[in-house]
Amino acid sequence: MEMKSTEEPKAPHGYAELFQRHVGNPILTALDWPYPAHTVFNAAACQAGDETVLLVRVEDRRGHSHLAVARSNDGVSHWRIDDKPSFAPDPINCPEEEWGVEDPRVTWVAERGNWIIAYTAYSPRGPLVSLAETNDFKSFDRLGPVLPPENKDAAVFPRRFNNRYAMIHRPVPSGKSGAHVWISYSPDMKHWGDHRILFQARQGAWWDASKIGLGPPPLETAEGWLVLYHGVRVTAGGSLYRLGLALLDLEDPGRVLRRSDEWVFAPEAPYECHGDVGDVVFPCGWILDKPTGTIRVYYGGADTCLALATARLSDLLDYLRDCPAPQTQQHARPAVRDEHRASRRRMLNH
Ligand code: M1P
Repeated sequence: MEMKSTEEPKAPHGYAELFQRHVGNPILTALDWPYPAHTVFNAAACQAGDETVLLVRVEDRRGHSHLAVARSNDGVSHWRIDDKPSFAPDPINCPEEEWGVEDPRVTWVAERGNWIIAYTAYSPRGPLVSLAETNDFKSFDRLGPVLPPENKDAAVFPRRFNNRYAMIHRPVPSGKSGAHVWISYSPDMKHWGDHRILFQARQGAWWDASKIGLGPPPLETAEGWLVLYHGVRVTAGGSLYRLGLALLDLEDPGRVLRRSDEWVFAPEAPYECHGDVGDVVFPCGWILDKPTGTIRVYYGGADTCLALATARLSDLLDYLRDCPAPQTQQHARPAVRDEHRASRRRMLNH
């Protein structure tokens, strides 16, 4: 007689899955574009009133990218796409954009009443981090390049810490191995300093050895800033881009509270494994639906299309609670300590 199992069904590999792919993936491809486009991927995402707004990287047949706005009421379908590039490179006035603009992340900064877009400007001297500002995704004001090459995968936090803005980014040191995730601070969103490593690419056999980079902008939760990042493992068959989680201190984002040892999302579906660059999942935007606690993650598949996955915020936080706290914080000197020192100094002076 056949015995029936009463256990919960498990994924084929035995790991619990935190993210569920949308059944209609990919949600956007070049075929949806109202003008010629080679690939559409790596989109920033935000909720603006009733609309989900995506700022999608569009690559043309020269290999140069621009950004295009796509809007939808349900965040999944019926996208209304601008009929021409919404944010095009401006190589005359911004020579650092000569080879295009790529991989945007958008953050609502309430005190400015604007969205801040951190994007990669691809200059002949290498990719660098530029910022722009908008309040309607129709007109954009450039703040200009803020971090020199080689640097990318940047996003700003939505509020100040100790009176300073903060930004996560990923420089690549020339001639050195290891590209790590850094944090920097600014009094005015224009001048950035106090640079320090936030967390490092691991080494050797690790899934996130050698090169890591921020995904979407950090998401504020009751337990800390939730971070989704990509880790790259170089194999004989090419690079594998997979995703991990981290949690940063709410008042001192330079302090890492938790980091996942394992990857939590990896290329498996055909649209993630096959394309211009196979085996790549690359999220640049996510949106939390507060009433349901569901996060929608928008990610590039194989540098070719745009896909959607969902996760429950509570599941991600539960998972992180069981992840190890970093043993040492060698590089990220907590900014909050400066505040404490200053307030202690003030107290001592009175
Ligand atoms: O091809 C995968 C990704 O490679 C680069 O990302 P990173 O420098 O962080 O490894 C970027 O060109 C990105 O656009 C691309 O998706």
